[in-house]
Amino acid sequence: MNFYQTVEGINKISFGDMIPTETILQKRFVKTDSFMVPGVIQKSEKRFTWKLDLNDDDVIYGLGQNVRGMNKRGFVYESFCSDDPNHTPDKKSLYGAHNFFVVLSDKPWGIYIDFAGKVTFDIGFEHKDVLKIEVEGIDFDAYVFTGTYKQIVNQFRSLIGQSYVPPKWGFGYQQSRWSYVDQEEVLSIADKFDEHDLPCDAIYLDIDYMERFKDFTVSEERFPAFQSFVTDMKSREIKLIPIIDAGVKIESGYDVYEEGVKNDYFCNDASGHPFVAAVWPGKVHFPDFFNSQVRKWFGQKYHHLLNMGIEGFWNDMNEPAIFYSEQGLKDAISFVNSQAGKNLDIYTFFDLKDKILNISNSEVDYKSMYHNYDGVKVNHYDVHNLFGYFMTRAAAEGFEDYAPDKRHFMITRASHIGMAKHSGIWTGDNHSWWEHLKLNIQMMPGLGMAGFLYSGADTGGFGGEASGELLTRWLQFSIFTPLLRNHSALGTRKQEPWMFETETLDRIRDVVKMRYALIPYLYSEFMKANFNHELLFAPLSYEYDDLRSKQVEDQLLLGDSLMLAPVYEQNSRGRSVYLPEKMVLWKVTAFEHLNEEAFELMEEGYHFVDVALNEIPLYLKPGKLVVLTKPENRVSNLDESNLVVVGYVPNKAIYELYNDDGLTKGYKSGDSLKTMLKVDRHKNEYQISVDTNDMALKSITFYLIDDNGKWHVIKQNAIMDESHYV
Ligand code: MIG
Repeated sequence: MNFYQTVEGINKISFGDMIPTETILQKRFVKTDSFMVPGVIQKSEKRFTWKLDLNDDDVIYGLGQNVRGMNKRGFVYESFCSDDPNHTPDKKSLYGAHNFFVVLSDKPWGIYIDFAGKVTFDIGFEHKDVLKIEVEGIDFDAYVFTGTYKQIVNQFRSLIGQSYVPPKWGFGYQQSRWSYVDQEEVLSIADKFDEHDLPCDAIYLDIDYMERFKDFTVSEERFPAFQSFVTDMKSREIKLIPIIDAGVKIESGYDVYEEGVKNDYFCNDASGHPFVAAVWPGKVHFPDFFNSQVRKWFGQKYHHLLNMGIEGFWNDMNEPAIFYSEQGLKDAISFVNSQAGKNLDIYTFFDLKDKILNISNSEVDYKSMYHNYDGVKVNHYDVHNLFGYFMTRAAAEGFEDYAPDKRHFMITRASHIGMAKHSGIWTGDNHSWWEHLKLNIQMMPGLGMAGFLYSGADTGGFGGEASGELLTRWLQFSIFTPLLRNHSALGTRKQEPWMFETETLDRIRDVVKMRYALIPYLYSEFMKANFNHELLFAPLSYEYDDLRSKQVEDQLLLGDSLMLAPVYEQNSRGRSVYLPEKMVLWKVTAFEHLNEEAFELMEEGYHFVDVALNEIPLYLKPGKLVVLTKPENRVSNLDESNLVVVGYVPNKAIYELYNDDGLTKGYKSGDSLKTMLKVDRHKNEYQISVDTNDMALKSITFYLIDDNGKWHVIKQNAIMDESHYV
């Protein structure tokens, strides 16, 4: 074991010589004498087991993309990227491997396990007071943090660096379906959005846009004039987002396949031949993204679509998902044949069934695949969690080569924490279940802890059938998530807003428009969370240290000014809410309906709040402000020169509004628009000052609620003297 430390007191312990994961970018660690490692560590030949004590009241946040509540205590989770379309509460792993958690104790602490293979976290499950980490390997690094919850998140996120930032249109509403199969269908979807006066910034192309599921091809039959189609859609300010899968179809004459074979760019089997698996197109090879030459090659392949005007992608099936391998299928079939004519009893029958059921994503297959990790041969199983990361790194670097200063849109399914710098994520194949709306709510803080600020779930649910009420309630939450995408699976009830009753459609219109109205605040908070290594979505305990806040599992802080308490149950027209301090409840119906009656002053403590189907309850924290603008149907049409500010201001409030060009990477070098809003309540009068470097800013209308629940409408016209910001 080797010990390291930073000046801030972050401890790092190196167990052996780990395979690099590219997650920790900061090199501020210096070697130090050994220090007390918390808990008890046992090493066996092949693994480490680390046991730590939990106190009765400890609450554990983190582990990113996983099932169950925000507080992870009481179950076992596994970091092993898995393509599993059934996100039921018994699942130990989903698509992401996010090995960071924080224990809220009297003295909070946190751990990050930097490792590319499988790690199991038993959080007080086998024994209620024991947190047990099992690492399937003996070479890894562990980081131990102390401080407040907020400080620990900040320390960790500063080690992994800045997160991916999408173009600003990525904050618009996005419509998807597996699949809109041809040009006519995509066009009619776009038309319907306009006809129904519904906002939309992007439409997705799922696997059927390709020719026989071959990456980087476009079906000429279904999209005969793809390039001009992309251009036409762009002139309507609708972006098309095609999917790219990890598997490359084996088909002679297909350039990606031919080049891959010729240059030995694919993952191999034990004997050094390209590993044969099967996904959509039937048999495929997987590009060996661990090899930098392969990444370069694969990254360039995206240029073909970029040249046609495409500006964003989604990378799918990169756990990697394997339907079956050539060998696995052979074994299963011969087993099935060997059972022919037998009298099967309960055991032998289930053996037979399992043989077929377990053919996909099997450990045997993962252990039969090899990578050339920049010159070193490694078994896939040992670095499994990095596969999706490296695929997405290949894409990101391909974009960088193509247009270095442009932000490209990118979401991906499998992830490892280090990927947060290259891409956002969607949370995979959830269902149209109320339980999955709740899961979406509860998953957001953990994703942010892992750096995945640009993230969201398939709104309305991917599998299964969505009702109008479910979609409405889901949107009432997901209009706050940076990625806002309605997506659903083949064969399920169609889920575009106009597929429901007019009453529902009208409601949805107001909800989605409210998203666009909130973009000034959402974008500002998103960018600040990134720069300052903070959470955009947080459990109440991130800000409040009372014991009751630790108990709250279904409310979130959203940025600096808001608390959310969404309704997530069928037929529910209200819910209990805990207020850690006095707040103002704003029952939003539509942006236009901003009136005094919509606000209600609420005391600290527990309440039951009625929430009609057309209401989005927003809780305004005291002394904080929210910035909005009039909604439009495209992000690019938003008028950010005339803003609206809403706030509960008992005596003073300060808010720094961040904005930028939304398209370039200028933000990285400080190219930004900043507006400092200050409100002071003095002798029953509000005094307002606005200081900005945004020359386009014209007016701000303030709606301020005082400590008697009375509102004051103050319009601040054409901006202040020399408009400089310091
Ligand atoms: O397992 O491309 O998560 O969003 O629609 C199905 C078809 C494969 C999984 C993705 C989903 C996508 C679907 N894909």
